[in-house]
Formats: sequence, C-alpha cells, structure tokens
Amino acid sequence: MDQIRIRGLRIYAGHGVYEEEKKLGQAFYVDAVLDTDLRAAGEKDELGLSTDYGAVCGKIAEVMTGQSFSLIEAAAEKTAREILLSFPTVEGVELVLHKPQAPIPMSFEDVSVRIHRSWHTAYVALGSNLGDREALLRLGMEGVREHPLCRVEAVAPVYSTTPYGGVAQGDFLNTVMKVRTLLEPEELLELLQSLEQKAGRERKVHWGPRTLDLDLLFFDDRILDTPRLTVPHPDLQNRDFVLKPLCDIAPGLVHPVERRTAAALLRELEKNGELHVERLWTERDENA
Ligand code: A4P
Ligand code: MG
Repeated sequence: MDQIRIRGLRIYAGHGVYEEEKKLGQAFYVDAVLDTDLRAAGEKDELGLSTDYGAVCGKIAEVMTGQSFSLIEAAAEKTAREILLSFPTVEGVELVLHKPQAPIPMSFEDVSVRIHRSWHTAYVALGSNLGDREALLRLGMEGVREHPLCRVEAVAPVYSTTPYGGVAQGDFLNTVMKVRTLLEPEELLELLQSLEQKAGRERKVHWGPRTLDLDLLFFDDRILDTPRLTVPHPDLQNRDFVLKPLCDIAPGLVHPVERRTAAALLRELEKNGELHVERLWTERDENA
C-alpha cells in the first residue's frame, strides 16, 4: 500500500514514570508511516482525496500533550489509535516514539518504541431463536455499532432459518454483519460474548436454543486456533444460515482455509440441496 511518511516530529511533553518527568517535560520525536491509498489524489491533484499530513501532525501533538503517560508504549498506543479514528483514509499506521532524554544514567543515543496498528475487517454471524428475536438481533448489532473501536459497515438481510444441528427447537432469525475494527480477535470475541450475556444468553445445550448467538466468522484473512477462538468459524461452510446472508454482502470473500469464495461455498450447499432459508427483511426495508 502507498504511504505518507513523517519523520522526527518534535513534541515537548511530560511522559515518564518519574514525577519530575511529568512536571518538567522533555523532547520526544515521532516518526509516523501512514498506510493510505494515494492513487486518486495523485491523479486529480486534490488534497481532499488524500490525508492532510499537517492535520496528522496536529493530531499527534494534541494527543501527546493532552495527557501525561507513564510509558511511551501508552503514548504511542493512544496516538496511533487517535490517528486511525480521526483520518478515515488511513488504513494503518506505524508509529515510532523516541525518547532520547530518557532517564538512563549512561551514555546512549536514543530509546524508542515502534508499533503498527491498523483497521481490521471482521464478519460476525448473528442468530436468535428465543424471545423477541428481532429485538435481540438489533441489540447485537447496536452493541457492536456503539463500541468506540468498531464501525458496522454492512448488515445483510435477516433470514428465517430452520434449526441446524439436530436439536428440536424453534426457527432462527439469522444475519451477518461486516465490521471494521481496531480490536484484536480475542477482544472482539469478548465484546460479542458480553452482548450475548446482555441478551440473557444461558449456555445450556450445545447447538440448542439461544436468545442471541454471535459468532466470529472471519477476521481479515487470519487463521487462528486457540482454546477460546477458532477463525474462520470451523463450521461455516456447512451452514446455509451463515453463507446466504454472507453472500449478500461479501460474495467474493475468500475463505483462507478452503481457498474458495463465499459464493462458491454457498453453491456447493445448494447443489447438495441443503438450503433452507427464507429472506425476511433488510435494515433498508425497516427504514423505508
Ligand atoms: N469459539 C471458538 N471459536 C469461535 C468463533 N469463531 N466465534 C468459542 C465465536 N465463538 C467461538 O460457543 C462455545 C465457545 O466457542 C465460546 O466460548 C468461544 O470461546 P458458544 O456460543 O458458547 O456455544 P454454542 O453456541 O452452544 O456452540 P457453538 O458451536 O458456538 O454453536 P454455534 O456454532 O453457535 O451453533 N440453526 C440455525 N438455523 N441458525 C443458527 O443460528 N445456531 C446454532 C448454534 C445451532 N443451529 C442453528 C443456529
Ligand atoms: Mg456460538
């Protein structure tokens, strides 16, 4: 990806573990590399199509001087986050924060931290077959939408689906949403689980009835297998109630393990006669 690079931005601020550092302050230097698409701005020669690096420097200064951190790690984290939240054209940022006057009783040139932070794209499946199912799906969507580090970019139509998994129970409402997020996978899972709790979810029967189920389907093209989290969701290729709404918003999404698109996975299910979903409504229908 294209980049805008800022080097050696000097900022006088009060970060440090010691009280004197907070009180007296010292010089910090910031290098920032912004991942951003410069093609349109280059073609049209218009600042509005790019990222105003002056404004980015202003934002860095604002964060670095607005608050006093003990650690340069924390100052870097907060600064990177605010850049990503404030400049929609910036996909990712590498930030190096130098503290050449750090209180080290030896001769040294510089000490610095370097971090890279970026937006991620996740797909989340929502399902409900107990209680006010529509309201519960909405609670799930709104809970993600309201999180300061998440942006819901697309919501698929809602489908009425027959239960999958062999447990006799009521029909489900299912949908899928696309989320841009600054959270890491486990942090996003934590948010999803807290929303399930809020919806009054009780974990009783595996694959049984639930007020709200929020499954993480994809997280960028990462493949994860930890005790708490398997991504991509290991059973999604067998689930019409996941693939159908997913294909409404991301038919070309490539499953990083199966190496096939969502559309191809859905076609496979259709071929085997395993499609039992009925489209109900979309958010747009709702707002109309
Ligand atoms: N976990 C691991 N990977 C993930 C992931 N990618 N996303 C862990 C979410 N959670 C993940 O999940 C158990 C544990 O899985 C979590 O603690 C988490 O750390 P759970 O939701 O507590 O248990 P569960 O829901 O009973 O089991 P499971 O396997 O998650 O069930 P599913 O897969 O959610 O399926 N039929 C229709 N038509 N529509 C449905 O929505 N849903 C299910 C439930 C069954 N049949 C259905 C539907
Ligand atoms: Mg689940």
